Amino acid sequence: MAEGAALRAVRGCLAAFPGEARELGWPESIPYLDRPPSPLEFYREWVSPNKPCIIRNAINHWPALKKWSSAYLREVVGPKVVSVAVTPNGYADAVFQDRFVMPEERQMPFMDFLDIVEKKVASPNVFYVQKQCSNLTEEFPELVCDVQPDIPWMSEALGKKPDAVNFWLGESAAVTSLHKDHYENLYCVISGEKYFLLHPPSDRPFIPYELYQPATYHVSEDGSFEIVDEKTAEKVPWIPLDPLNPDLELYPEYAQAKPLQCTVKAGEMLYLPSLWFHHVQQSHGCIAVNYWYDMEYDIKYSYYQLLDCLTKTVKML
Ligand SMILES: O=C(O)CCC(=O)C(=O)O
Repeated sequence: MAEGAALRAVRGCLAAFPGEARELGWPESIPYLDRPPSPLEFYREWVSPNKPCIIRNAINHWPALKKWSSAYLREVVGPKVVSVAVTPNGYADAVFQDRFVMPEERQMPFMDFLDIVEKKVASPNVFYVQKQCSNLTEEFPELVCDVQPDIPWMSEALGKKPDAVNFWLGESAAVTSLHKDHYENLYCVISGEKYFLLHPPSDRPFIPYELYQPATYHVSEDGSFEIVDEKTAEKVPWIPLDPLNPDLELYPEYAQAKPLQCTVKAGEMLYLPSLWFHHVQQSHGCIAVNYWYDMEYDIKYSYYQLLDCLTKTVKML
């Protein structure tokens, strides 16, 4: 076979793959479980086939659900200085003006942050407590006793504890851009709602990635901002596309991708499997806690790496 024909054949296989994978395994919408599963059931039905679900009645007993009002958080954490992501547009860790731009990580008393979220103080910028790296245990130890240190049936199913337990509280304008990572993610909403847009890993051939110079926002109180390059940092591969308003002239393949969307309400838990692409929004002031369990680097991971590598390679040719 001539090289050109071989390349066309590989492109054809890659274009057909997401549809074939969808027919074999992915749901049309995210299914619900009405109770927490047993470790074996969860591993067999959800983790192993890499399928998302929303679990109800799994965290009803957490004191956080009743306790975490603004008044309580002010009393317990109020004066403490914590890390808050500040951006001019709500997009932390996202492509902007041909850069991969990270938020300004501002250290501020938690109550000053709450004043902004509750609109007691006006700001032209967008604020989000989203530091990750286990910010619940590192920055909010006062709140740990109101949730669980891990999710017992998940820890047993995977034979390990979470790598990180994260606390998320932010404005409705704060958006997490489309990305994927290597965590089995149990995402628990304490108050408000989270809005997820998901793509299975098999949609990779339709999802654009480019390499970007990393940079950081420096934002001022008057709304002006600078984007400062992280000159010594290596380029970052990121997805430039906004799945809510995709530029199909630039990224025509995305027209064939079929996102799944779901709302996770207070008291519910989303299982977001490893390697799934996710874009996240929230109701104003939504509070959430999530558990990141490192994935198994098994044959599924290797298959995904192959898909990723083939997709990148054919795009270069
Ligand atoms: O809640 C968010 O804004 C983003 C969560 C997320 O991307 C993650 O846990 O990987």
